[in-house]
Amino acid sequence: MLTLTTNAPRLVITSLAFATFLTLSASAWAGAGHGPAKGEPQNQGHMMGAQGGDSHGPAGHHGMEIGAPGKAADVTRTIDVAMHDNYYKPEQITVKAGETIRFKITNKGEFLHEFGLGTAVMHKAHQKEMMKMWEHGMIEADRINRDKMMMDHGDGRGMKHDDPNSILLEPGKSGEVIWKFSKPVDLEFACNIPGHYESGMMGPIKFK
Ligand SMILES: [Cu+2]
Repeated sequence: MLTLTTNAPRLVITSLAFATFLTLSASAWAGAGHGPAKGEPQNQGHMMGAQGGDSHGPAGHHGMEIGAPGKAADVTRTIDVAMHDNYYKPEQITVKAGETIRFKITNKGEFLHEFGLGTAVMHKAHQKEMMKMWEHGMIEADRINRDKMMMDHGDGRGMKHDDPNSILLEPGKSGEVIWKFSKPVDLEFACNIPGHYESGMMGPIKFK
């Protein structure tokens, strides 16, 4: 990360980050509420923090380098991940380039948790989106308020959490993310519920 020694660059960085947030929000939420007419929804969804990052701000050069939503037929390995308050088991995950993995996620904690795949920059951007969802009452400490997700939030669109590289689970719930990894890149799995990443709910994805 950058080390900032004066206030001026900090202001520039902040406004850049904010601009990126707006861009990401716009693309991440676009289309919410009216999914693809056919095909696999998870291949047509909105990539957490990846879209809009191609030409705007710090998310810049990542894009699809993190891989792509995987097809069930291509899965060669399943990894079980348990989410607790506030940590994951296992604490780190090792994958091979080109591998398609089914992550079976179970929330064993008492709070709402996310399992999201991305770079540190993508997680940072997604944390802002999740904060916005929190502020709108769409998510609370231990639940998802789906009725509020479908509401019009002033711009004619609903908001919901349906990124293919991420899953949001209430206590006791299970789900899966199927992901095809591409070339080695610095990836993390993380929970972007406000405060969770900071308290250590993240781990590295290592390539072997
Ligand atoms: Cu969490």
